[in-house]
Amino acid sequence: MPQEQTLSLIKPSSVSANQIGGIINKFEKGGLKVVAMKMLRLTENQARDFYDVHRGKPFFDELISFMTTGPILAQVLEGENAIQKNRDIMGSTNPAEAAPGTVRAEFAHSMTENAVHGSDAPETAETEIAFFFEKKDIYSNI
Ligand code: IDP
Ligand code: MG
Repeated sequence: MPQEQTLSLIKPSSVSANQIGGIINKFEKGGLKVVAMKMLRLTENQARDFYDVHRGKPFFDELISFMTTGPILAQVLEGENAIQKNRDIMGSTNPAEAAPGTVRAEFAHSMTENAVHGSDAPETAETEIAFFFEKKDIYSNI
């Protein structure tokens, strides 16, 4: 299994609900290491760029509006098979379908306010990490 990095976002609803610690605990217990971290509030333009792949979908405007309501926590997570491992720890996009014990099963508020974002492939992980972090600010062990 390859050593990888992936981008994780803790979404505004979970930052405001004091769920940062509970969520990071699941990543760390699951074998992922936090190697970069930053709290910020996305502008509307930044949110639209980040979620460009979903432009035109019925949920796009609601997603952009939600993602700019308050600060998010961006992190680079690192470890063996980190991209898929993070997706497994996150659980399904729809929290009603998320397996027990996953972040979304425990912390999501709704389909839109589903606690976390995680990159879905090596190419998106690279682009999404670069969206938030400079190489010099990532404390990689790879
Ligand atoms: P993912 O976050 O599990 O990768 P994507 O399909 O990439 O899911 O969708 C991005 C985000 O858009 C989701 O995390 C969720 O917040 C929102 N979203 C996706 N599908 C829907 C929907 O059908 N209704 C409302 N929001 C949605
Ligand atoms: Mg996605």
